[in-house]
Amino acid sequence: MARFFLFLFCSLILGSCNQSEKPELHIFIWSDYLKPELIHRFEKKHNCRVIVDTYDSNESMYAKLKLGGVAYDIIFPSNYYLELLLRQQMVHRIDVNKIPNLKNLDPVYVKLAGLDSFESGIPFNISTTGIAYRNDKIAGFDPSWTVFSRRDLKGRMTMLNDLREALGAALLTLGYSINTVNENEINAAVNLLVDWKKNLAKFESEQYKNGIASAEYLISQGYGGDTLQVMQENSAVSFSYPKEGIIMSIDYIVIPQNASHLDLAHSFINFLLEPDSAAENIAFTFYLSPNLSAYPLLPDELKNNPVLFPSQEVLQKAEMIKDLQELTPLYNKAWDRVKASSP
Ligand code: N2P
Repeated sequence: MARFFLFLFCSLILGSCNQSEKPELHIFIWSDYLKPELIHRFEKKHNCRVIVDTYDSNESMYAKLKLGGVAYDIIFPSNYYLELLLRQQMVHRIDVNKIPNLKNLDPVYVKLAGLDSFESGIPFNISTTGIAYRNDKIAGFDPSWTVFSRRDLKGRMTMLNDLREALGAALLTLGYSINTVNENEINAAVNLLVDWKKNLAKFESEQYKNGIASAEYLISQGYGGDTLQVMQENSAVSFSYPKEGIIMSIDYIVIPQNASHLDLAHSFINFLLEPDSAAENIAFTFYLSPNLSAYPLLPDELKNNPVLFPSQEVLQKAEMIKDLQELTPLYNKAWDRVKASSP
């Protein structure tokens, strides 16, 4: 009997310390987009576990969300995917009263994706796309998307495995909008991309960072933040914004419709928007959160970084990826043709 009570006592004690009894916040986010220490700090503060899954494109995020295997509490879709999710009633309204740190955000971003408030999504990061290159191997690099037509670099270049990014670069090169719905223009971009593809090692959105660091790749279409991360470790890597124009998007913080930890999700969002957390995350990921209160806290060398804060000249030629609604299949079909073309 005594042994039984001892067993019961031990199980109760151990049970109360059991990790799995802590509430679990499930986050689904772009890879290399959150500083791990921030997550640990939040876990301690709220006595919870944060489980982070990552993705490399809106398309793969959306496909997994549709499968419904995991009930994510927070996701980070780009502006044009947020609009799709809203149309499909897949978004939970954010209670803005629970996020006092919204006051830290640059008001310009409230309207940028055509949203009237922060209730559907809160701007998290501004994403800019350009060209990462090896400055030790490519002498006098002239920043232009046309570099992908260089046969002499065959097998040493990559482009993002992302239809709007890859087709966007081809459209910009031809002088068209990255949001065109003109079929002739889209077809011309497909033909150009099919030609570029012959010179590419692959379409890839994560491993190119290692590839460019090791000089396996010499040129990669890449995100500014991801490339700045590589540049911290490797001075032979540089990043340029091409002269034909650059591709931009804004990734939003969104609570999906079937989220199950709403209070914790709101607390996490508020935590991310604290000036300290936002500054730390910018300095770690090199992606710009539109958090005005965080900017003065950034290390000096970042305050004027031309990749993080593109010049007016670059911004004038920047285009934001837009949701094309019922015309989106034009791009899906175009991408299928690029993917199916022989290398
Ligand atoms: C980070 C991906 C950048 C965000 N690996 C693209 N919107």
